Amino acid sequence: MTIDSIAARFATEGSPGKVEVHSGGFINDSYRLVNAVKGAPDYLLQRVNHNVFKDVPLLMNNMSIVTDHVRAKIERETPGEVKRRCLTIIPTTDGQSYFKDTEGNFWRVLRFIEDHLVFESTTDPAIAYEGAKTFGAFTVMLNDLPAGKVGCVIPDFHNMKWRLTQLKESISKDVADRLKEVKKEVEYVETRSKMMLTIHELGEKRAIPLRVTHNDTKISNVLFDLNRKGLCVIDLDTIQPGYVTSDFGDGIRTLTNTGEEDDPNLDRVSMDLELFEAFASGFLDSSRDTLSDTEKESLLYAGLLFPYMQAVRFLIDYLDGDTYYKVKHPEHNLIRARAQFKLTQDGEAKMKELRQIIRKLS
Ligand code: GN1
Ligand code: MG
Repeated sequence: MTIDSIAARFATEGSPGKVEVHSGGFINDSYRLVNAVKGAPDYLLQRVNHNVFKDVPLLMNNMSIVTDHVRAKIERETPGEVKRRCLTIIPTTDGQSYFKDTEGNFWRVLRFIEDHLVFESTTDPAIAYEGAKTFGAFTVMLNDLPAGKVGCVIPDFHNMKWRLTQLKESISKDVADRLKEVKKEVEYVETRSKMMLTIHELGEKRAIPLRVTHNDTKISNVLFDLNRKGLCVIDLDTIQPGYVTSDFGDGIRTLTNTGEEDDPNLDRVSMDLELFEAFASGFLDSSRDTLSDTEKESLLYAGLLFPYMQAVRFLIDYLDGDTYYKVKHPEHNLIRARAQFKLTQDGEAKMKELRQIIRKLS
């Protein structure tokens, strides 16, 4: 089917005829539908990758529940801004949240949010603060939406215990014959596993609550307005039940790294304390009164857990022969794993400072 004929299945306003490829995001394909009618909005047409997301109807149902919930809150607080502060799903002409084409692809349409800025990465503490504040506010808006209302899109996604079990399996199979190259990394994983299961155990004991969490809190998943103020959280595909530590931890992992996620030069990889403080400060400024004391204490461990978990995930994929992440060369997953271990170790070395920051801000 052509993009035009797919777009025609949705209940859009005006005449959104012109199609432009929209960059951003490696998982889904996105197109901007430019409206020919003045005053009518543009739209974002997306093909949802059903190889990564096995249950797109469940994902879209989560997205509808969450956007309805958030919209109701924004409508009460800042009525004029609903369309900019919350994603709007445009239904199909027969009232569905997605359209499945004849080839089995899943499509959705969102209202395009005009006049926004996106930061792929940043070293500016003011942007880190604003982005984190927007994620924290999202957590707060979802505080009264019971976790059981949304479905699990990727089972055990951020379950450290499960990731360690997976690693054991990959080690014992060693299908790609690479175990001999990663002895040091495997040893490191073992020496830290007890500490890294802290959050999992708090969850098991229900000492921290299951919430509806975003699970992909990189800075590029916040839209900013032209004054560089946080506007809207986007990319709701991985919304599912989780702990607040996921949204804090992955934000810290992606934002504070002075190197690249796959930096081959480990000297460049470290946890930037100023960015850590900016992110923690923004996140807590919006969520301080909502999070429990135990949740706030757990944020410290989240900052170490997420680089570690990501390292373990890359290591697993390396041992498995690169079946999950796209790689540019055979050593890519190993290099990524090493960079994430380095970030973890640097975080460990700065534990005292990180603890002080979290305490001060809690
Ligand atoms: C994947 O594709 P992207 O960058 O949004 C992964 C995340 C990892 C990240 C590491 C569904 O996310 O969990 O943290 O790569 N998403 C999924 O770069 O596995
Ligand atoms: Mg994503």
